[in-house]
Amino acid sequence: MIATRRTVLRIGGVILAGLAGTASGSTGEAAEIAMRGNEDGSDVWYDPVGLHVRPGQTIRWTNHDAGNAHTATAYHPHNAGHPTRIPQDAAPWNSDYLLPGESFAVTLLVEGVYDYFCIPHELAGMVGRILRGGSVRRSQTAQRDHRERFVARCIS
Ligand SMILES: [Cu+2]
Repeated sequence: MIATRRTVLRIGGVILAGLAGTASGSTGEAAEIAMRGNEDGSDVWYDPVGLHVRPGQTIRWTNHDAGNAHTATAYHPHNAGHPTRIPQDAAPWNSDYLLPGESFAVTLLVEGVYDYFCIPHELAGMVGRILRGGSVRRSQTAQRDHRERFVARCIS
C-alpha cells in the first residue's frame, strides 16, 4: 500500500492524541504558541517566537494557518539528525504534522533553553526558542552564589 500524504497526516493525528495525553498532570495555565502564515504562504512563523515558561507549565502549539501544515520539533539528533539544542537530559519531541486547527502539547521537565523548528519550514525561518525556568528558590540560590563568586574575585 502506498501511503498518501493525507493518510500520513491522519496517522500523525492519532499519534498526536497519545502524546498530548502525556502533558496531563501539569500545573498552571498552558502557554500558547500559534503557528501562523500570511495569505500567500510566503511567510510562516511561531507566535511568539520566544517564550519563558515556569516549571510544570504546559506549552501548547496550535496551527492557526489555514494554508499550511506545521510541526513543532525539538533540535535533537532523534529528529532528522539535527544538532542538540535542548538541555542534555531533556527528552526531544516532535509534534508531527498539525493540520489547521490541530494542537500539540508538551511539558518540559528539565530547566534550560530549548530550540525547535518546523520540519517543512525550517529553512523559511520557522524556528522558535523556549526558556524553561527553574524554581524561584533555585534562581535565588544561583544569584547569591554568583554574587559571592563575583565578590570573592573582586577582593582577591
Ligand atoms: Cu511550518
